[in-house]
Amino acid sequence: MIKKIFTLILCAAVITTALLACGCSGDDSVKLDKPTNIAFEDGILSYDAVENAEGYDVIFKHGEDVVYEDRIADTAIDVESLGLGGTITVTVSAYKGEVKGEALDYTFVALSTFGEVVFEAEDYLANFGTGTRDGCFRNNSLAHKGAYVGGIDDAGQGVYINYLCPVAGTYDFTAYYTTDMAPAHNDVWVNGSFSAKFDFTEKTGWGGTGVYDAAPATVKITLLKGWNTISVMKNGDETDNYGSFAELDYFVLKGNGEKYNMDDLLSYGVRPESYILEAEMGSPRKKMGSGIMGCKNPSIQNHGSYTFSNGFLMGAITSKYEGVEWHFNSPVKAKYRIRICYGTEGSASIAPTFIVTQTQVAPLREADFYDYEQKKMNALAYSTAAEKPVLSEEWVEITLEAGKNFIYCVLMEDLAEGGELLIDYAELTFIEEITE
Ligand SMILES: [Ca+2]
Ligand SMILES: [Ca+2]
Repeated sequence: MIKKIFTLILCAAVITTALLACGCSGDDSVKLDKPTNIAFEDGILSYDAVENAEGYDVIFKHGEDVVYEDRIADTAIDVESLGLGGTITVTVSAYKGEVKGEALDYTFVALSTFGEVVFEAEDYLANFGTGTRDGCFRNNSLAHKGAYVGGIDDAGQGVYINYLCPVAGTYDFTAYYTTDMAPAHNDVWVNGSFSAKFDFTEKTGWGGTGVYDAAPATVKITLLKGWNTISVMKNGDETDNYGSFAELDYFVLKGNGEKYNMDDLLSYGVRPESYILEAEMGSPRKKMGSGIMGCKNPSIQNHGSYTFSNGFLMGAITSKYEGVEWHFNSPVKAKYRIRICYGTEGSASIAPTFIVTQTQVAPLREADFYDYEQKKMNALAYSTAAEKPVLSEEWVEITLEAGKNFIYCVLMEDLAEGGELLIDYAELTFIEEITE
């Protein structure tokens, strides 16, 4: 008897397996057609209900990537709320139990809206510190996204934003700031030209522990379609601190609400052609006596009729370990090439060295740069120095880890008497991702 029951169960299992394999059902009445009347309108994808369907499997693809998949009972999907954009292909098939109907493929364009774009100041910081323990990156749970940028004390310091703008135009750009020394000011430069000046008129107090009360200030900026650079920085020169002092939490760019196809932006690439790391935006490493490396910014503003990139040039680099430290977040581990736009003074042979670390090399005189791989350039060609900096012909290849990196461009020996290196900016170009 036991053997008979076992045989029956086995037969049933074989029949079920066979039925499933052929896509049929034991129930002849179940027949699932391809969905019909599919349409995409006002952000909603809809199709007619399929007779006998229990629900629908939906798979959305953008190019080869599956961007969303689900099993739903409804015949309409709010695609806009899924945040999908660009040319999307959706595959819809009805199902009932284990039975699946024939799939329908449908391609449509999901437009995106150019609304408000938020930039956290702390995400666009090339200067992690002025050499002080607190640095420029300040955690504060009351600040937007838990952090802000402080310590913008010297000429040319601030934040430098790379932004892929979908629609050209002139827009409101609002900074959320704090200052205890109102009125304070920051310059806004867009794509290498002076654009506007923020007036920070409200005395909000500094952002301290348990205290943070940022106020808004708005200017208008004009952006191109494609990659733009927006720098917000302290004006002044090497001796004063014109502009008073302010701290920056975040910025809001007010888009015009226009609809756009994000795929139209693919031709601009996923990153700028090059990242410009302004020397004055980084942390200067300057010998301050007694063997201590300080971070007083010796930036120089306008020389004669020439305007430096971002308005400032870092000068007075003359001794071993002096130079610039930049903080840079790489989205992936990758090879980059880097070169500098520089000037030279005197007849000294000047061959700067690049070093990459994941932790900051503390600004002490005997910093252990020798513990890291050094990429030394050949001696730079003499240029007319600060009158007009030139790009080095030589590139150096460096590897950046995904996430935080510190990039140093320093001298590894004292320059001969009278020699001086001046750096306007470093140009960093992505070569390829390193996958391990
Ligand atoms: Ca913030
Ligand atoms: Ca510069």
